[in-house]
Amino acid sequence: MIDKQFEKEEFKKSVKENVKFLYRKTLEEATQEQIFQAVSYTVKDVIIDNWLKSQKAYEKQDPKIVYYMSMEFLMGRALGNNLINLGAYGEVKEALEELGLDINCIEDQEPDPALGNGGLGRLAACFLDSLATLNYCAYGCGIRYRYGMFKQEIRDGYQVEAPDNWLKNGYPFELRRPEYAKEVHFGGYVRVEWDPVKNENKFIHEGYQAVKAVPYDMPITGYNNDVVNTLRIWDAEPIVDFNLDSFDKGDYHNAVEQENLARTIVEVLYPNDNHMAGKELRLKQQYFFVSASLQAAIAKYKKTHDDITKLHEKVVFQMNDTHPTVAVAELMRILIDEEGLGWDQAWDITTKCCAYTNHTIMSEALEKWPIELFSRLLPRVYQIIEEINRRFILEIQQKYPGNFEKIKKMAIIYDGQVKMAHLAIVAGYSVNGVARLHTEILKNQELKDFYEMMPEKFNNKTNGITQRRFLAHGNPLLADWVTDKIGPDWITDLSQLSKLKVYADDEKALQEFMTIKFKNKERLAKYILEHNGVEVDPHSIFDIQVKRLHEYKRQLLNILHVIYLYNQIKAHPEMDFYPRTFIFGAKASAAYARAKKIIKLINCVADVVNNDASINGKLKVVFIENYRVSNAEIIFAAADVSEQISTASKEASGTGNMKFMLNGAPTLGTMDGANVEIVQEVGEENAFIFGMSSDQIINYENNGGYDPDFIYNTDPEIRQVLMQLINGTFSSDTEMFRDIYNSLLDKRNMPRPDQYFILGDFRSYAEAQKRVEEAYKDEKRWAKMALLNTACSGKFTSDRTIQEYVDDIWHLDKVVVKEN
Ligand code: GLS
Repeated sequence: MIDKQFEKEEFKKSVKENVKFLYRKTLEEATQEQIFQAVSYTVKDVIIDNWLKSQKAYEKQDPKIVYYMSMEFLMGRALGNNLINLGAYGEVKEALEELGLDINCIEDQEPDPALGNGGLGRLAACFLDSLATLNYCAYGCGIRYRYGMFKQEIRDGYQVEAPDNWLKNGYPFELRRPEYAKEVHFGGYVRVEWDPVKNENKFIHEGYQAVKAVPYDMPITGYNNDVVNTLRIWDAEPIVDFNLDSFDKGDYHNAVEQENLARTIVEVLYPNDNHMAGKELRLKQQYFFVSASLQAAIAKYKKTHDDITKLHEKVVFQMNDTHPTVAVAELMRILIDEEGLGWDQAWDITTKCCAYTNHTIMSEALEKWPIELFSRLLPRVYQIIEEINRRFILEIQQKYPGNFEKIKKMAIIYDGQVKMAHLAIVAGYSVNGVARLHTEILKNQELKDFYEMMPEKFNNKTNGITQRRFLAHGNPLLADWVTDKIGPDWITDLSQLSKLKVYADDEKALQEFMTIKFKNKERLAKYILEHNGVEVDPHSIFDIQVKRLHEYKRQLLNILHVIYLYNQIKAHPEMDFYPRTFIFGAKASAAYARAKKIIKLINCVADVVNNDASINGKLKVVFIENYRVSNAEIIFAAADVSEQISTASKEASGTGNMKFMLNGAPTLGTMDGANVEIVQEVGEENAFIFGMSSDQIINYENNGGYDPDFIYNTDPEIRQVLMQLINGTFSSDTEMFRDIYNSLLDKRNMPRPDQYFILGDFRSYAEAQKRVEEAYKDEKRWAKMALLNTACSGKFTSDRTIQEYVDDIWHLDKVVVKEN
């Protein structure tokens, strides 16, 4: 059923009117960008009606609300996704065609709201989509960064970062809500005052700088259920219109500083994935959005409930990694200082309201703040953390009398630092990892002591992705084919895909499946030609690794193997070799020098390989510039091979792996993260698994014994590849890649040379790649593998993940918005 608003004539009229009102132009005169705005406003109009309707339903039904607290929401473009979820994509496409417009071009005008780095932020976005689709009341709480993830340009093979001014033309899918503004306080001191009535100390925060947090709401539409939830992201404004009397009092400095604080606090997203920069501004960002979000949540609760001690019955705060963990102490502060509760009562509520998700074991990602910085910036919150820590240490001592090792390892404050993960575990009632293997590693390695002390808190929630964006929107050809075969129910029940298994030996179906893949490869080839100026052959194997650039993800292993293949082809021109296109896409954190060098290496190898006529185009290497959600959709749809080659134990889950699988690309990967579960679903015969296990890796890490030098000395082909890094093969500057070479071999590297076991896994990887080639040559076998990957991907929907969170952690109520 299509809403009246999406009735074609009605829709066209509205678009024309919006162009007129917004720009005083006719459709013919308007730019594509202006038309995008006009179309978006028309769509937003429909959404707002459902938004109001959802609000009404929530007020009436009073469901428990989950607040998903996250520094990152990597939303990607909203227009197309909203149309999919409103069930109006087809109608709108036709209506636009009748106006002489191409929906793809209109969609392309939208900036990618890139308020996140990678998997962690994109997961948050998928979760919001699933929560709305499954009829749960949820708020995403985050920051409205003025500049999102930087735009990556490749110049002379190097990554160059350009600011992402996504708000430049105004963003149509947001709504400023000044009436819900909150004040957030930084710095100052705490004055203690005796309260003779209550017979206890009162803590008064004074001399602080204040910032006004102003929320902007973005609608999150559920699929075909009229539900519209809210992503609430906070902007910072100077407090001037609250109390600009500083000038009168001559406190000029303070007024200017407050103004500065407001300007800088939400200015930019830190572009680090899996890495903590430790900057003061980052802690300010964290407290800023956490405090504002909690204040708003409690104010909302109090509007319709008068007993704050029952907060946990209606509210749960899910902390997306340690980034928002200061929420624990801020909630305590609000309950004690503002609501007047005693410590025990406040603690009881807090520990029933807060839950924590761990997203990584990478030690450099674990957040630790120097006491000096923390207590200076958030004096009252720090006091509360000290008290939480004091009480927790007593508990440790009770449980393990005389065992000071335990205190050393588990204390929240230790060695001059505040350890945010420890705070989250102690105060959260649930601690979850994001894939089965990851959760096991948390329990048995990284968080072993905590698991032993409080095993009941630990649980696993394997990540998932939304099929609405990554199949329905991103791969319309395959989506239509699937619907044709098994009906449309997969859109909200991805387990239905298993019905496709009956086509695994059906030649016609396999042919159709591969024809769609080919068309998607043509679409990507066109994109690559337009954006990279490189011609690639859609008949070749599209072997793709797209994700953040990090040494543990081992893009280096991939490109070293490309060099190895290149050497092989050069040495044996007669060799039977199926043409391959190796496609990379990755942003490196702006300060991560080695990661940026790896990008340069990939581009230098591409230069040599792509321009070597002697290899007859058998190998191509492409680095896609500015990998982001919008081009990701095109890339997943076109992949033959999904590269998931992290060092086992390092990738907590991965979610790109799931997007490739859904789109029918077999995994070439290690037994890491969710790859383990992917293989379990699809069968080992439909994946290409290689490399050391996480146990082997952890064993080497704990006990030593790994010797890349030995491999270098005994394997001449590997040695040749490594020598080519420093002998001018890929750069006339022989020092260009010295650091990469040294990272693999130099004994001075801490904690060891080749930290991520690239040489150790090289042969096994090359052999797996050989198996890929053999499998691909057998067209029927490959088609079957590809189709089975799609058919077996049902588990990896974020709908399943969210339902597990609801059943085991959040206990939310379903809400009905759409009347039948
Ligand atoms: C991450 C992990 O590195 C990914 O493996 C995981 O899939 C993702 C979502 O759980 O979280 N952690 C992180 O800091 N960035 C990520 O992408």
